[in-house]
Amino acid sequence: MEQTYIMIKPDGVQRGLVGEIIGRFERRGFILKGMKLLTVDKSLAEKHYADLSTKPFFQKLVNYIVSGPVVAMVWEGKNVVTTGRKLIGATNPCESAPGTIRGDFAIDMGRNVIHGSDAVESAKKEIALWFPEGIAEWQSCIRSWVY
Ligand code: RTP
Repeated sequence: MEQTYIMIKPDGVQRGLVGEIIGRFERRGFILKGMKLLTVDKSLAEKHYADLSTKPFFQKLVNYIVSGPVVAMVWEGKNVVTTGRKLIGATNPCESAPGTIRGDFAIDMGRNVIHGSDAVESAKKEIALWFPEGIAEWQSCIRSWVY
């Protein structure tokens, strides 16, 4: 079953949006497979955003991600990568539709609350990066019909 890496960024944690965000993924029918609150060190943030290392905003982005704890999660379900990105909304909050997480809670591109993997392959890489200890299996198969 498809999995994605979802991360509530420091502003989302500081604003008390963790429960709201988890609720949206749960209500859609996705299954929470892994979750931890952690303070990110610079090298992990730089690895996560390595593809953006040549961008002018890279250092600002890394400083933002290390500025406070994040909630790192693995969610599972049919088309969870694409649907997760739809739940999150456009990168720039002024373009994210109302009803999406960013469209409802963010106004600043530099503080856009949440990250979600953009493809199945990048989800695999990000899950391996953020959960090197692996994800404990639980009996999600018994509720594979819940969507
Ligand atoms: P994310 O990786 O955080 O889910 O965001 P994304 O795929 O929607 O967007 P991406 O292009 O990968 O950018 C990663 C994060 O960098 C910040 N950003 N700032 N021009 C800017 O100042 C700028 N552009 C991007 C955003 O926080 C974005 O989420």
